[in-house]
Amino acid sequence: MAKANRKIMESLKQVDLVLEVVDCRAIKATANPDFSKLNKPVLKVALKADIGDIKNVKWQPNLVVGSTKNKSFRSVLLNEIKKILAPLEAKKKAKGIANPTFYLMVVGLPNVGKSSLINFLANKNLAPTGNRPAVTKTQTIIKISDNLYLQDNPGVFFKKIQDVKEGYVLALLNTIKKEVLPLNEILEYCYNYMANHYWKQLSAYYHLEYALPYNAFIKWYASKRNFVVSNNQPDITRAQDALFDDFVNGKICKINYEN
Ligand SMILES: Nc1nc2c(ncn2[C@@H]2O[C@H](COP(=O)(O)OP(=O)(O)OP(=O)(O)O)[C@@H](O)[C@H]2O)c(=O)[nH]1
Ligand SMILES: [Mg+2]
Repeated sequence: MAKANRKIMESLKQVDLVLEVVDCRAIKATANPDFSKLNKPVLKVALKADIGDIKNVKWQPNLVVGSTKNKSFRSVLLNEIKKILAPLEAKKKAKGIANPTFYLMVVGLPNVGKSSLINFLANKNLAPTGNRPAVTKTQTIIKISDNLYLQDNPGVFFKKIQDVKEGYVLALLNTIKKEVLPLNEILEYCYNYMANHYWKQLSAYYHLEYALPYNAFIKWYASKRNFVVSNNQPDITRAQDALFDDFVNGKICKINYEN
């Protein structure tokens, strides 16, 4: 993990701008503070705004929030990139380089949308994507305009999980494998978080009249969905998998895990 991260830091020395992809549903948990220590401009691109509750996202410099599902976000992003590169472009032109070229590198945690962003910027399906961690395995350089080149980064960075809560959130974003933590703990965390912050949406989705404790809820959910084992007992394992699917795929509502 440390070796992979060092390799990324090394590659970043060659680029003019770092595009750090984060998830708008948990910008803090998916960001890497070490990138800001680089002597390079870093543009944080918070993706998945189509499934994120972004009304409470705190504005910060060099942060753009959007979605690769929204075509108009491309020009917003390219404008932001141009704005950040403008001083460097002026410097290069002053040195006599008439048409300077710039190299960008996309970095981020597994599954945050790095390859989707590259395809989005390139307007082509060049880099493979998938809703599971570590899809990209090889490194390529992609031209996105006359003077802009992007590197698709397979050296996905990893981070030390600060606390167990952050681990639950990263699992709910599909950034770490859910098997790393006990599934019932991830689900209990998410259920309680939603009951506290998104009760209206949670209760409407499951037709709940009042908040059940998680242990009662999962049994009720199993029977509601007809997940039963022998003796008509609730099939908790199946219910947990289905509930995880509801949570991870944003079926209930747009969410922000850092409210
Ligand atoms: N809803 C939504 N899904 C997105 C967005 N951007 C990417 N995704 C999805 O997120 C999943 C991961 O996308 P990838 O582009 O493969 O992510 P990655 O960071 O390259 O992943 P690795 O290569 O595995 O590290 C895919 O299912 C994408 O379709 C977005 O803006 N909104
Ligand atoms: Mg990828």
